[in-house]
Amino acid sequence: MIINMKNSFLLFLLVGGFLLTILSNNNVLALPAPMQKRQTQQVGDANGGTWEILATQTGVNAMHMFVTGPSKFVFVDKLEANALKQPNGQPAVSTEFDIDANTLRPLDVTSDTFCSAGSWLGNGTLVHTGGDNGNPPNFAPGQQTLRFYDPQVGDWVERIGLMLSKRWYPTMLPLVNGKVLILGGSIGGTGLNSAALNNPTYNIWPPSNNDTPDPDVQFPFLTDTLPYNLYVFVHIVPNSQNKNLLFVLANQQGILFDLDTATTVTNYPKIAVQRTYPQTGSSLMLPLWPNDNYKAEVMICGGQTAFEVTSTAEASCGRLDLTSATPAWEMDTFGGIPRVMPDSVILPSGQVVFLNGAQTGFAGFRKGTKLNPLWVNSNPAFNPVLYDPTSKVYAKMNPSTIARMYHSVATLTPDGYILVAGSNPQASVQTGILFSTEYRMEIFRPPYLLTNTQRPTILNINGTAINQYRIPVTYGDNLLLVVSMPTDETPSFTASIIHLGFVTHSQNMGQRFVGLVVNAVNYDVTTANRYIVSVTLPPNPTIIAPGPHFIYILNNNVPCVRAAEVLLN
Ligand SMILES: *[C@@H]1O[C@H](CO)[C@@H](O)[C@H](O)[C@H]1NC(C)=O
Ligand SMILES: *[C@@H]1O[C@H](CO)[C@@H](O)[C@H](O)[C@H]1NC(C)=O
Ligand SMILES: [Cu+2]
Repeated sequence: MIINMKNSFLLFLLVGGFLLTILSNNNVLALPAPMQKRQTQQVGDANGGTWEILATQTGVNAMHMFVTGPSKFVFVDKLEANALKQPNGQPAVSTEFDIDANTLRPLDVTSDTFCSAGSWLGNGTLVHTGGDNGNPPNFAPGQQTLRFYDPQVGDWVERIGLMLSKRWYPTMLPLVNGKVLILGGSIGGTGLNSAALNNPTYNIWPPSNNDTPDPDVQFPFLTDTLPYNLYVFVHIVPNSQNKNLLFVLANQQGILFDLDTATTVTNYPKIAVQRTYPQTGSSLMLPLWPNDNYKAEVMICGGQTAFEVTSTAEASCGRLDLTSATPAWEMDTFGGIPRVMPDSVILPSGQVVFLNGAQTGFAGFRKGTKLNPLWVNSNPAFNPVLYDPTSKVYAKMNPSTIARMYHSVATLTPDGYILVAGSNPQASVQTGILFSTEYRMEIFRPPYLLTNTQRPTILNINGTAINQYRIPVTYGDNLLLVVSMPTDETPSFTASIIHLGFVTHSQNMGQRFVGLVVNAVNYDVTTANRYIVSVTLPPNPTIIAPGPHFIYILNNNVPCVRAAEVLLN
């Protein structure tokens, strides 16, 4: 039989899909073949971006999410009546989705993950901690549990009751020394923190010299910032002494904190309006550029002035230049859209997409009954805004049709688009109601993916093919990336390295963008339309902490089809 290329490709997809069905055990959701997924529609246009609803679902509500590989995403929910079951028969709480293979796999979790935090260690394992009471004997209490996710293991390893104090709604962050910070939270679930529930301490993992946690360290800042101080905002501030210098913001107060000596270095002016849970805004370290000496500027967007169901959300962002001798908040109108619970996603081009959230109310569950609901967050903000940190201009993007409010997430992907999932502003799985539990995933493609500009393909780094597993690299390294282009148009290459952190409750803990120095671009004389791009990695771990990162090459600000995954140490 003679078959042409196109037919053999289709045959391959068909046989591949068939094998997948046969090989999968009962616990893997039966998903449509990849071909069907591609038939879904992109709605929108090149100016305002497009939305595509995937035919695949998350299986659990995507309350928390992180990227574990070029095509893999892990979602974490709380214990609720999800139809998908774990291997042990309990409802699934966490799943792994592979967008290339189009498979969804329930993971093993036996402790309460509602609501928790996570962060990548320098060695490439994610540490996850915190949660709630559980439902013994089927679900252990989660507040003192540490959970580990190593993508090469592919499932959770839990150590229940290991930590010394209880944490619900803590914050985590990758540190300069490859360890992770576990900060704050309350000792039990609450709509609003209080002195009785507050846990104004932090801990660092792994501990100093054995496997037993170090004692918690007091952090009075979290007493001063009650009651709006859960899931506080934290970023490492670049410095030349390799210090863990932290910008911390809770409620309206920001400080510079030297973690290595446990001292507050600077008290910044207050920002207008409360910004942290349940008045949830979003925080990011703006892109750090080598030609600007990695000048550190934080940006805090959205929030809420009043703890009122009917109150309009905050339509402002503040930028604070941490290198200024007299730091002051520079305020704007957040693109004109009020938003509580916005997600912020830094693109490989250095632009920022703010999306998701509500235009009224605050973070929390629906009150009232199913028939007579009182939504504490409503009026979904369907339109993302695209922000350029250099020109400080916002562009309103095309709207989604799906409400993404309390307990929803968004992340940049290695392929340059944004994956959006979740939303469940109520205490249990609920369907047939205005804001039902949302299992659908969406892709938002920003305008930079919708131009005629050609997208580079990274083939290898110093000869090691990408797309297999993380390539080990070190600070200050010169890397040679072999990059191919579709045609012989002359490309204009730039590069960035991005940490895709742990996303929950409108925070991307650890999200970091660093521009890379491009030293040289040489045409590869051995192959058509192929280039050798030499880049230099950042000089020290205060610029971007050790851990798993993605390197993007861009052509005229349009990102490569898939970033190269590296482990930086
Ligand atoms: C990384 O370190 C942590 C804590 O020390 C350990 O639990 C984990 O197994 C390590 N991961 C790898 C991939 O070595
Ligand atoms: C990559 O190759 C360059 C040029 O040979 C070399 O300087 C650099 O150390 C290499 N980096 C790695 C991570 O192998
Ligand atoms: Cu929550």
